[in-house]
Formats: sequence, C-alpha cells, structure tokens
Amino acid sequence: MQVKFTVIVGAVATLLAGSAMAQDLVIKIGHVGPTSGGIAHLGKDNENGARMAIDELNAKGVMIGGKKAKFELLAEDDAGDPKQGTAAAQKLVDSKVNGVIGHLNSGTTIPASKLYSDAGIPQISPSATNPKYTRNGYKTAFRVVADDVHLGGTLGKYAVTQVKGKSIAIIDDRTAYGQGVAEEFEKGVKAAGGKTVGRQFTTDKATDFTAILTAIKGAKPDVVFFGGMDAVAGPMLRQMKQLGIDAKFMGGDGICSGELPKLAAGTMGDGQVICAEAGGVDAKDPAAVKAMADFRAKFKAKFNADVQIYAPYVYDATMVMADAMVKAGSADPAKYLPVLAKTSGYKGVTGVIGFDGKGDIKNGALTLYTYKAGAKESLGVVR
Ligand code: ABU
Repeated sequence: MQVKFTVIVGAVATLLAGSAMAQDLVIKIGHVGPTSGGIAHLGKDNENGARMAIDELNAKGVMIGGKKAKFELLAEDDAGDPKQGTAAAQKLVDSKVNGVIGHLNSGTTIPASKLYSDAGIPQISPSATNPKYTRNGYKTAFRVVADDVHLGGTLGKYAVTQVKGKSIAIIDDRTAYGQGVAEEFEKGVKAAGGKTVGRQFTTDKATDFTAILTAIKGAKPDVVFFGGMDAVAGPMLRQMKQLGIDAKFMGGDGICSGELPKLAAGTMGDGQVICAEAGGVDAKDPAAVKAMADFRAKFKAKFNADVQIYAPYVYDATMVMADAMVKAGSADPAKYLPVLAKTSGYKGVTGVIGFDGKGDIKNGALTLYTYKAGAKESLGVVR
C-alpha cells in the first residue's frame, strides 16, 4: 500500500513539474554578425555579448507576464555580406524570433531592417553606425551607439584641432559604413578649416594597397584617415610603414579593436593610430567605470577572450530588449515594441540608454583611443 502511494505521489509531482515547464515562456532572440570571414573576431565578440546576456537572464529567472522566461539565442552568421545578411534575417523572421540584436555591419543591418520592419520584429543594432539605418522610418529599428555623423564629424574636427593635421588624406572601403564615415570625416575636417589632399578607395576584402598608398604618398599627408574595418586597416598600416609613409592614422570604431596591433604586425608606432568607439563611459563616473571593468573581467573569465569593441553594447542591447518585455508583461513584439521605444534612463554597462524618436541613442558618447605598446589607451570621452 505504502509503495503504491509513493508511486502515485511521484507521478503527480512529475506531472506538476511538467506542467510548470509547459508554463515557461520561450523567448527567441536572434543575433546576427559576421562570425566567418575577415572580421570574424568582431562577429564572435558581438555574439558572445549576446550569449552572456542570455545566460544571465536565464540564471536570474526573469518573469514576464507571470511566466518564467526561458531565453534562447538563435545566432546567425552573415559574413558581413549584405546578401547573406538578408538571408539570415529572413531565416530569423521565419523562425518567429521575438527580437533581433544585430547586425554588426551597417551594410547588412540596413537591408535587413526592412525585413524586420515588415515582420514587426524589434531590432537593436549594437554597432551599425551609418545614419541611414534609423532614418528609413522603421519603427522597429534601434541602436545603442552613436552614428557616423557624430563619429566622423568629431574625428574630422579632432584631426585638425588636436592632431594639428595640415594635409589629410582619406581612404574608404566603399561599404555603407566605410564610405559614410569617411564622408562625415571629410565634412568635419572642412568645417574645422582643414585641408584634404587625397581621396582613395579600396574594398573590405583588399590586401594590397600599394597603388593607393603610393598615390597618397605623393601628396605628403600628415594624417591618413581610413573608413573601414580593422582587418583591412592592419595590413594597410604595415604597407604604409614599408612605403615610408610617416603619418598619423585615424579611423572610426571599425578599426578601434583590441586586434588591430596584431593585424598591423607590430608596425604601429606609439600614438600613431587614433580611433573612436561610438560609445563609452565617462572616467569621471567611478560607478560606470567599475561596471564596465567588471563586465570586461566577467567576459574574459567566461570566454577566455578580451572584449574587442562591441560585446558590452550587444549585452546592453539584449538586456534593454528583455527589460522592455518585462515592463510590457509580454514578449509579443506588438506589445513590447512601444515600451522599447520609450526606453529612457536604462543603466547599462555602456552607460545610460534611452532612445530618441528615430530609435537612436540619446546623448550618445564617443571614446577616443590611441595605442601604446600594442594596447588601447583612452584619450577621453566626448559627447
Ligand atoms: N560601426 C563600425 C562597424 C559596423 C558598421 O557600421 O558597419
């Protein structure tokens, strides 16, 4: 009799546990970045930022609308290619994801944003800086970083007023990001009264820059600005050294990685490179500095890798999306999207996050960096 009773109690407990599990709310978060190709190290950095947020949310046991949320990461590789970007986006739309974090590149983020908008799926890019992304009128498009108008314009002014560049050459890789940030940089140089002496173009897959660097050398620049990513900037720096071009080298967030010194194979002079991350925390705010330092330490412990550029922004973007779901009491995109759009004063590891009417971060920061002895060194935060 006792044995029978124990079996029945056990069966009821199993049924109850099963029913509780069935009550869990499964929330699919898509992430897209280039985890293959020349900037796979940046794509993996971003993807790990999302993984860290998802693992923490699940460990915390977040409740949404009275149900325990179980977050699942659907990670896609777009190789930084616009066509693969839209294919990855379609796959996530077909999988009925609740939201998307990504993509990494402007050239993939912009075309993908139409698909997410058509499907009503909120998208937060942690790193795409081309202004067009949030200027297409899509209510589903958000970003947690400053844009290229801010980034390129500030760097252009800095090249003239701080670096004291007298003859500034500009190269870009013809991508949505590279071309856009170079154009904004040129506007910034001109607005500050500076002079540009050469404009050259390459691609995001090129490895030989002899022809364009030789043309630039003839113009005797004291600053070379490159609109593009670190995988191209590194070999370009090597070839500048080989050709005897002794100029400062500037770029936007795409070159501002921990990997750049390795990609340049030790050819970067101390203080030669100046770049800007499209975000950052103010050194005068010790709590914010500590939060970022703690994030970097946790990231290193979890993935045995240092943050490259945007992992903390991906982490914050994922957390902001989850926060909107909690506040809305729903992971249904139609229900939490209006709450996400009203995000204001969210304290993340990358600073305070709120969105303006376009979906851009309000009061976005930039952090200027240089490299000394192969390590990134902050030159300060500007807004
Ligand atoms: N913002 C630099 C890297 C990503 C992009 O905008 O293409």
